[in-house]
Amino acid sequence: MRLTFRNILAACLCASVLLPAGAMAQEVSAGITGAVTDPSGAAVVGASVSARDVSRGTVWPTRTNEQGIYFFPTLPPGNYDVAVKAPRWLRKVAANRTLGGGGMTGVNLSLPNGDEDGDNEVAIGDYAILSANFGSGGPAGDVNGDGDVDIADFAIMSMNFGMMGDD
Ligand SMILES: [Ca+2]
Ligand SMILES: [Ca+2]
Repeated sequence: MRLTFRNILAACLCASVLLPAGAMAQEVSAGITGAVTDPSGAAVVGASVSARDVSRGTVWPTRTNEQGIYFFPTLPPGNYDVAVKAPRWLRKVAANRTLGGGGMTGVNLSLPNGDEDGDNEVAIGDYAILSANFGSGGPAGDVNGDGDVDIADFAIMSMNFGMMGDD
């Protein structure tokens, strides 16, 4: 088909007829997606992710996939707190993000790790667990999940020491 003015006009008319239906469908639901990584940029796989509708209090759960990506395909428009927590990672929240009809992409979260005891801060209790398991194969104390509790885990914990997760 040649791109004549007549053809372009026909395409535009067609699009304008189809648009209202599409726009209405997007009023009903939209998606939120993003990536969850550790401070080195590596994907955090299987992390629990929740989207909480701030005004209604509804909570929608999901998990990150093998690439560390999460996806809520259909949420009502509103304001959402997107929260992520995984074992030995600190909790992080992207607070009060406004979801319109077009959806939201790139709601990415970077989680510091080293929270071995799960109290949402990297502190002396986590060092105690790492020390007690030093030289073992983990999983307790294996901050980076490579199957060895060694100096690399100490290095990560030292870097993140004193950090606290979001409420
Ligand atoms: Ca801790
Ligand atoms: Ca390790």
